[in-house]
Amino acid sequence: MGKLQIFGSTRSRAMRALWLAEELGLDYDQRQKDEAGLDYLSINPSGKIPAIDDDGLIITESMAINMYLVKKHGGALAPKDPGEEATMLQWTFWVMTEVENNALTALFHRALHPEDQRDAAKADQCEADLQRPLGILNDALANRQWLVAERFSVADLNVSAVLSWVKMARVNLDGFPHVKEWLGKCMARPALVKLLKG
Ligand SMILES: N[C@@H](CCC(=O)N[C@@H](CS)C(=O)NCC(=O)O)C(=O)O
Repeated sequence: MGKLQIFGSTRSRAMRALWLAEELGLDYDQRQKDEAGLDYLSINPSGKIPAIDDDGLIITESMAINMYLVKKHGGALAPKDPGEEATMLQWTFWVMTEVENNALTALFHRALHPEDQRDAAKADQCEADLQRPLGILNDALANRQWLVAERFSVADLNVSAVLSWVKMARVNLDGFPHVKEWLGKCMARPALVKLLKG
């Protein structure tokens, strides 16, 4: 049985898969797509990260990777029935379609791009557009600790991995206290702290 290979750097969307692998206690190798002798396009024709090679099974798309790994290895982070699974998928699709693009654009224009390439107005517009989804998340967390089934699950991991960009982009979360508190708990998970230290 080949060891699980996870392709991508920690400071990218690969963080989600690496974080989950740490939560699940998996034995894996972290690989980089520009490794000498590696034909990465044969793994992911788009050239994007992350991707995994699980004993010959190649999966791309960060969130598909996470739903695969959590279902394969089970445990508390995994859905226990089809209803939980649908709710975890709902939050995962929601964050990718309603939050990720604005979060990333704000992050680039406030921090990642060189200063002369930053567009402050664009970042401000992203912050404005994020108000509605942040309100939805805040309401969802008003009477519960975690997004699904009262335990930290892959839904919290997937959503908070994207929300960490919102925080890094210095989007003001003061109006969303439940999001702030929940995000703090997610970011303090020992598996993530270990990954980011490594
Ligand atoms: N929807 C894809 C997006 C993957 C993606 O765009 N990854 C970025 C890094 S975060 C990438 O590989 N960009 C091109 C590159 O780094 O060469 C996913 O969630 O896996």
